[in-house]
Amino acid sequence: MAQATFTAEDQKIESFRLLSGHTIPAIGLGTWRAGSQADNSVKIAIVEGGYRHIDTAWEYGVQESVGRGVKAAIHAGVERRDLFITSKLWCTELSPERVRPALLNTLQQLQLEYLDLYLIHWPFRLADGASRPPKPGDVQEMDMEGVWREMEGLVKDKLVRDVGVCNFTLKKMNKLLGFTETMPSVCQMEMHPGWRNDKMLEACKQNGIHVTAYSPLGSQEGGRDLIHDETVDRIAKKLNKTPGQVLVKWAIQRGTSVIPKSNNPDRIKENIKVFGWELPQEDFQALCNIPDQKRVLHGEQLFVNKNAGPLRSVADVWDHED
Ligand code: NDP
Ligand code: 1BO
Repeated sequence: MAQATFTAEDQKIESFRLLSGHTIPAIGLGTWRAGSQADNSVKIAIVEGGYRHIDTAWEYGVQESVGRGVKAAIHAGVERRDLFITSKLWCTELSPERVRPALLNTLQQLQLEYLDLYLIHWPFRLADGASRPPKPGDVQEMDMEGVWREMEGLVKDKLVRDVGVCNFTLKKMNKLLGFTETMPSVCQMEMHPGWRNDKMLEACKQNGIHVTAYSPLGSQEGGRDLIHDETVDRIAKKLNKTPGQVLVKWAIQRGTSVIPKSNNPDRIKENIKVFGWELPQEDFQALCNIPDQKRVLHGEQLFVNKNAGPLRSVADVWDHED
């Protein structure tokens, strides 16, 4: 259930309660492909936009820049304890002995003492220097239980407040839930009106696991241009909102937090102005009915080797559940 909180600019920002009892702000700034501008975008988002949630990952190569942006925001008067910073454990580090060093490296890059949320980025272990697409031997066996125990240890040692996963299937989630001592608080998945992924959202809700929707605008280069989708555009015009705001609001009304990426100061501020109004039910439903449901981030380049496997197709990546 969304709760109300207030930011420095007195804009009402909703948040969701996690299984741990902590809260996650409903909107965060995405930083994939933010490049060297990440520091400026993060600072603007927090100080001028009122964001309190930043999503990053070691794999994005921007953690040092994100850290500088966070530091600048703290210097401008925002308290660390009011921020929610997420990062992710990359696939090459998915063996038990590598988990803690990877997290410590991420904290060092971000110049932080703890993370609010640490996520397994993808549930596949890659060899160091794996190519894209992977060559034979690049996708390796993984000890998920051993990795999860290490994630739990990070929570016990207060290096991380919550742990979770990304890009899981029902099969992988059920397996994980069979041995967790600390539950995953969050499952981060691709979700937008072009890929609703209802069944994963429902399964997470049933287990009390909060979902964060990634690529909520349809992602970037090679993605799906939902900003110019005719249904999104019609609803935006009718409500006197922008397409970006309609897409972000749709995600929040589904009960997910959402992490749109932007490096443009105006769009950063635009994307968070989604409180104090609702999508009418008919418009919410029209967005749910957008046809041609398909993923943008299917993982083929990262994980599929058609000849050598072990993942020989995109369907293998998603356990044949789509
Ligand atoms: P988004 O769906 O957030 O779309 C970002 C694109 O939309 C950028 O090109 C941006 O350009 C543009 N944009 C932003 N706001 C607007 C607007 N209001 N109007 C028009 N265009 C706009 O894509 P991402 O794939 O980056 O997803 C968001 C975040 O989710 C990532 O940055 C990352 O943090 C996370 N993520 C996590 C994954 C995982 O595996 N866990 C996978 C993918 C993403 P500009 O910058 O010029 O504004
Ligand atoms: C390769 C990383 C995908 C975005 O999280």
